[in-house]
Amino acid sequence: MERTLVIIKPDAVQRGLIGDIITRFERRGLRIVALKMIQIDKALAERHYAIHKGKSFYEPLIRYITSAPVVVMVLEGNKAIEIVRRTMGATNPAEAAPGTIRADFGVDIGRNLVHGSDGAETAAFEIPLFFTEQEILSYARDTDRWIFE
Ligand code: IDP
Ligand code: MG
Repeated sequence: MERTLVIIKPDAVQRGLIGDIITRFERRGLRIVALKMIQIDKALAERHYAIHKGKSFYEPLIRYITSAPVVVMVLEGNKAIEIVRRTMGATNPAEAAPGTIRADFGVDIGRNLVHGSDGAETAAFEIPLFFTEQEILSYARDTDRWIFE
């Protein structure tokens, strides 16, 4: 089954939206297999966002993601990567479809509430930045057969 990294970003934590955002993913049916609250330091932020180094928004992005605590999770499910991306909505909340997290809670691109890995390779790179193998649990839910075919 596919795994993806989700970060509930500092703005969402500050605004009291942790529960609302987790609920969106839980209701979708995705299984939470790892979850913790941390404050990302500069070194971790730079590794996580290395692909954006040199872009105009890179420095503000590093300041934003390290500015306050975040909640990080690994979600699991069939097509988890795509489902998380579609549940989050477009990067810019102004362009995100209504019903998505970024559209329903956000306004500006630099305060877009949530991160989700954008592909299988990215997920495989990002998950070990935040979690050891031991922190990622393998378990079944009694509801799984009603969610996954
Ligand atoms: P994604 O989070 O939807 O995958 P990316 O293009 O990977 O979007 O950008 C990473 C993060 O950088 C975005 O979620 C957003 O917080 C920030 N970002 C991206 N583009 C801009 C921009 O043009 N201005 C300000 N922040 C940006
Ligand atoms: Mg991205």
